[in-house]
Amino acid sequence: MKLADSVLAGDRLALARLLSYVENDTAEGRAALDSLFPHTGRSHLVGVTGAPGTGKSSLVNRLAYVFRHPPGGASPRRVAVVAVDPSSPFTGGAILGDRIRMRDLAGDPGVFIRSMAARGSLGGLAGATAGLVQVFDAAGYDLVFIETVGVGQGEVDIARLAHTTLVVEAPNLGDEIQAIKAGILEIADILVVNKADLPGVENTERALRSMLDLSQPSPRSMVHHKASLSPPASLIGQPGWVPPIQRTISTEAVGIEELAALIDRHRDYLGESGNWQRRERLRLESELEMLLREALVSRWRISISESQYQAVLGRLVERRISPRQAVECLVDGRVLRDT
Ligand SMILES: Nc1nc2c(ncn2[C@@H]2O[C@H](COP(=O)(O)OP(=O)(O)OP(=O)(O)O)[C@@H](O)[C@H]2O)c(=O)[nH]1
Ligand SMILES: [Mg+2]
Repeated sequence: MKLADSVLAGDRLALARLLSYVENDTAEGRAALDSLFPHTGRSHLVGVTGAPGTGKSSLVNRLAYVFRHPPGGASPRRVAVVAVDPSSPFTGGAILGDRIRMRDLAGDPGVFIRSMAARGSLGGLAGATAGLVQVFDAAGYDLVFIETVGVGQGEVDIARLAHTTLVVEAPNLGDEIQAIKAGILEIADILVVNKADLPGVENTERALRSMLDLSQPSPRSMVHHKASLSPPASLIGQPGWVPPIQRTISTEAVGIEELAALIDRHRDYLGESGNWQRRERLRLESELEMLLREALVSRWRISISESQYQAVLGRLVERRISPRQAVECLVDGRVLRDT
């Protein structure tokens, strides 16, 4: 049986193998992604982002548990987790978070957790993440959590992948400044104040709330991200949705059921408002752009010799040509004239 078919048939080993192929961008992985793509589009993709050590891993673990063991006798849902760059050098928290994960969810066939080391290039990482998410989607996982550490562009990139983005804050991290800097509120569909057992939680929540008030509505956000061709999905207007703030204590499973309910509520909102379709379109458009950019750059790179490249760079450094002229030389294959 082909690898893609085995994955569709629910073969866990095949799934694990394919995830590695996709992460390493092998030919077999690419082929499988192509044949799996028509089977995607059903998962609810939930981004979880925030500063290092805010409790993202513990939170995702608890959420997975709630979706596996829903209150009120609802039927359990299958949950996948893609944790990008889980080993934060700042906190070392990932190790503990991952250990908690193992204990609570070990042996549950309805849960699949995949950690991925960050790559050199941002585009490569986002591309690989998108691939892993597609595999889980095709394999029939109802929810796919995408956990990223990051303060800035990385978060915006994840917002482009997800239907629903959770931004996780914790008390006393200098979050106010961080939030403004990263434009983080602009990508948040749901704000989580984790570590609500710690002092300072009121301040954090108050700061978030006042910034939220300021940023509603925010046509500014479009200007912010002008650099890319399409805005993150969550930056399109969401009339009728004000990002809620949920307090949690992920070490004690406090506020988790409420948070899970908010995630469902946002999905329902997207469906009822027609925004699900708009986000799908934007999601796929930004993935297309990302792959296009990668393909064009690598194609261009083999069309030009290293010595040509270095020659142009040399002129640039000597200030005999401007950066823009350098690009013209390199892209249009314009011959260097002595000036
Ligand atoms: N007091 C308190 N500690 C928490 C809470 N949630 C998580 N922690 C602790 O915070 C540390 C980091 O937790 P993680 O879940 O690994 O955080 P993370 O955001 O995934 O960390 P990175 O992936 O390294 O960015 C661990 O020591 C957790 O036990 C909480 O609600 N209260
Ligand atoms: Mg983590």
